[in-house]
Amino acid sequence: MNFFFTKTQRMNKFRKIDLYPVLTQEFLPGIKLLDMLAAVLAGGVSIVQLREKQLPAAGLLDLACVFRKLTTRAGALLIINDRIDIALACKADGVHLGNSDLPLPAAKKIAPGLILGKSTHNTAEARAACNEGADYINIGPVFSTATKPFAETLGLEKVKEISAAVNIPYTVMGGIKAEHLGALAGIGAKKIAMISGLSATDIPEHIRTLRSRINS
Ligand code: 3NM
Repeated sequence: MNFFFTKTQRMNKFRKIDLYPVLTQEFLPGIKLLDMLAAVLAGGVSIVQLREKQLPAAGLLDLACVFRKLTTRAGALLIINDRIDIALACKADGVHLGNSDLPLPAAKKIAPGLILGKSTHNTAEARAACNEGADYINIGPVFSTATKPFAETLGLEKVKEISAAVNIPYTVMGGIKAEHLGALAGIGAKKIAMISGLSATDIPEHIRTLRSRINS
């Protein structure tokens, strides 16, 4: 059974997140996706995104249902990348949409109870996402990253400018490592999405360190 049923309950939980692990098998060298999920949950995260862009729907749904079971057990929100159908079918808490996914107004109609996140890369996109009813936006890529090699990076000043243009919660992403967390907190960015920066020998301990840096 899910802990969070209504949009309000889900957003109340979302407003308190700190580290936002985004899990993709492709970018997890030497560890299986479900082991990584268990490890980040053991580190106490309150949200996880499942981001598997290549899996066919049936396989993705099976995986999403396992993610749902484990995140529910840990009291964490589950967001599905791109796929609103999978998010609804596995009873996730939300979906994170990119520019080539279902537009926000249609997503809102289909799934009024889900948290709707949107990727944005400049002020115009951020404002548009707000106006179209996004519940949160991601701003990025902040720094250069091998995970998204050809994207133009924003840097801290741009992130500050974009975040100031919106009145909804925002996450930041792209090339973020432990050593950036102080500077990001300095511009008010305290919801930190990460893929490669999650890797470590002792992942639960690493996650606890990242979270305490975000919250200090
Ligand atoms: N999307 P890492 S940045 C997948 O800004 C992705 O929309 C981004 O991975 C965006 O934490 C990004 O390894 C890469 O840099 C994030």
